[in-house]
Amino acid sequence: GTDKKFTVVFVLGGPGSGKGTQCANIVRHFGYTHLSAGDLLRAEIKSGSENGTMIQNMIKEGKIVPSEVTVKLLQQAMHESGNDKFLIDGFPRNEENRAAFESVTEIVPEFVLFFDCSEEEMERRLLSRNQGREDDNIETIRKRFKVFMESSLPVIEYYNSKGKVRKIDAGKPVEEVFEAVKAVFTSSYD
Ligand code: UP5
Ligand code: MG
Repeated sequence: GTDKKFTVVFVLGGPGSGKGTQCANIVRHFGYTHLSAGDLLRAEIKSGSENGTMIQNMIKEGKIVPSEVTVKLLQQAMHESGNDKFLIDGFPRNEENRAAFESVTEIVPEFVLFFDCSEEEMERRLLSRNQGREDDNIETIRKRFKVFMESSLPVIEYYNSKGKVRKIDAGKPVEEVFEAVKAVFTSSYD
């Protein structure tokens, strides 16, 4: 219950929709700290934690890691950051994630940024990323798309029903997407 003081924007969208890329831009302009749930999980694998093998297997299969792991990593990162404004990228990914984060932290997001992009374009981006991610192969990419459609879109629909979603056409070039993102953040200060 002590996390209510934090301001949070959830940054959601399919695999390769540009969440990480745009978060880096938002950080530079608006003073948020960027927390990618996927990056925190990958760091957890590298650190050799006892959950590492389980996390690695789930990522390889495109599955969603249990919220007790992810919420703890996010909370830890928020407390260690020294900031009070966060972009939480790639989380919550299902109803269980959403409910757990809400009940553990009591944080209600300021809004939800949703990067809307076609699967065709996302697949093209992921297959040409070349950063050695174990989930950037066509088999895992297809699984990630399926999980996004089945489990993550309903979370976006939930927030949409609360009037919280700011939808961005993420199929355009990076600079054009960022213009639309800037407009959302600028108008949220009015
Ligand atoms: N690129 C970006 N924007 C572009 C544009 N406008 N035009 C052209 N190219 C563009 O971008 C992807 C690539 O596209 C890059 O090469 C970029 O240069 C280019 P990026 O910004 O990295 O997209 P992003 O949406 O961040 O893609 P990412 O692959 O990170 O999304 P995912 O949601 O799939 O990955 P994440 O790291 O969040 O999760 C990975 C896995 O971790 C999940 O599948 C799951 O198994 C697990 N996970 C959980 O279990 N729980 C969580 O809470 C989070 C993750
Ligand atoms: Mg990312």
